[in-house]
Amino acid sequence: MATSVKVAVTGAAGAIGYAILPRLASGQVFGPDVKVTLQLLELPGAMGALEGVAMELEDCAFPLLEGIVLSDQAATAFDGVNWALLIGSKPRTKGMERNDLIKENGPIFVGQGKALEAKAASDVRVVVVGNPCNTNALIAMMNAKGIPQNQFSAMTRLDENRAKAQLAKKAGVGVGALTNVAIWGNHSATQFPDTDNAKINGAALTQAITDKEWLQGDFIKVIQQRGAAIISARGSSSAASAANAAIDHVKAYITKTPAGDWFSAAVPSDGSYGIDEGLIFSFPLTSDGNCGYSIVQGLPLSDFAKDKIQKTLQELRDEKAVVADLLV
Ligand code: NAX
Repeated sequence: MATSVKVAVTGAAGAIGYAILPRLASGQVFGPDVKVTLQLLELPGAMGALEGVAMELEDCAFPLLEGIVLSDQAATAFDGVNWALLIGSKPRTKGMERNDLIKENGPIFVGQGKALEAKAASDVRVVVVGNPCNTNALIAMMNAKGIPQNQFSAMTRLDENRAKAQLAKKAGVGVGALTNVAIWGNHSATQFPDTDNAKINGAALTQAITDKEWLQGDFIKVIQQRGAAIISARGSSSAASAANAAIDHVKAYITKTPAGDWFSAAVPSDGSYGIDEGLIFSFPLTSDGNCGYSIVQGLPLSDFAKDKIQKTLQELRDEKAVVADLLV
């Protein structure tokens, strides 16, 4: 077990950055015996704000926080890191199409992929949160061929957590009763939150929630549109819940998955379930507790589920085509 860990966070002066940094430094992610160095990357124009964030981190007096590095250079921020949480990217502005966003943000992940390959520790785990996170992870991975592909992932844990919360409410149980909730595909409005294989208190979810129309209709829509609903209610996008999900994502990799359960993350497909090899696709996964993961095999998928998975797969293929010139 390592006694210290270096964690890069990009977009560290942003809203998710602000919510995640104290939690990374507090010991609640890597444990009470692991010292943490935070290596924070921002755009030059946000370095002032980042200094303010660093002052606050100092003022938290976290005993485990060994150091804070602030930089607007990826090569500095990624030097020797064991984890790289790629959160920074440009937000979608009014009237912007998804393809425009993909084209805007793609180049960021070319440069960051190359810098990670050149500077990060050999065991680096790269977690992409900045949207469109699946395709951005693909770009970073393809520009860092020296890093094994299974060290890249994109975050769909917020979707899983949102699904569990809605299902728990519907069933009138605590959220801890929910297991085996899988998110398939893209972190976007085409993602498929699968309840066919989910369980409540160890029994098939469909025994407790018999309203199939809701499960295949409003439930899926609520999860797919939850990000937009939060923007419209709060005036800005999910930050606390996104930071929390990123922490759950990291913890899921470094903790052995409880027997029989799984967690969701978007990882390079190995062809499982007929998904194109190499696409960054969200699957149900188990971890060995040391960042080694496996895609859960052999889950039964209904025709309804297969159709949804096909749609999210097609969207990821289309996104890949938009950034083809960045996938060297
Ligand atoms: P903010 O706009 O508050 O912060 C983003 C920060 O990134 C800014 O401080 C900006 O200066 C910085 N930045 C931009 N380009 C950068 C670059 N090239 N290098 C380093 N820093 C850079 O956004 P925030 O609310 O923190 O969201 C960050 C990203 O997370 C967005 O792309 C957002 O869409 C995405 N999200 C992803 C989620 C997921 O489940 N995968 C959910 C939440 C969130 O929407």
